[in-house]
Amino acid sequence: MTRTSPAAYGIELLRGDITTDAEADAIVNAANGSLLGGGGVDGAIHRAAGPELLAECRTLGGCATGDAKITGAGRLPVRHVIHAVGPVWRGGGAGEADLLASCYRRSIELAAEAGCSVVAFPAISCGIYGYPVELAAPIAIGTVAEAMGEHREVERARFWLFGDDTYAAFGQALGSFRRGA
Ligand code: AR6
Repeated sequence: MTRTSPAAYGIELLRGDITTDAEADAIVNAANGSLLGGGGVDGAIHRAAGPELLAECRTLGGCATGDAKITGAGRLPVRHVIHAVGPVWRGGGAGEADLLASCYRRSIELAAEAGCSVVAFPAISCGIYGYPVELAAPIAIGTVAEAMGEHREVERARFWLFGDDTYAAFGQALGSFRRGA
């Protein structure tokens, strides 16, 4: 079957807690460059996964902004955690859009290499890192759809979203993407 805008149909938007509801092969973590944990979704993922995850992260030597690294998942009910380092929002003139796209692309690449067909994402950079969600959402959706088109092993991307504004922004971005806008 030829699919023209295929990957967008493998994207789902959900509300809730990625650490308990993900139902995925891999969870993407909105990490920082140290990969040693922090607040937000990173803190929640490390709390739920337990010390085994932190121990594995300590062996990785950190991660550059725009890149991602993959580990096991400790006690989380998934196979892998993909630690993606999004950019801190500095007003938009510091390469933030490219860096945000890059960490979503790298996450799909790593998921594909690890044979993951369902990947759960948070809204990377949209919390503590301050990226305006209405600007981040179209980048997240467009990049993930494109990367899934190149890596067909990944069949579904599930965005787990906190809060009405975040959910609405992603809904609008997904609608625009499907309409080809
Ligand atoms: N499930 C789904 N989404 C969540 C959850 C959860 N359990 N918890 C928070 N969010 P953030 P960032 C949402 O701040 O902006 C950490 O300290 C949240 O509402 O987790 O990339 C890291 O170590 C927001 O929409 O990540 C870094 O230092 C989104 O997830 C820094 O924060 C991302 O918010 C990374 O900041």
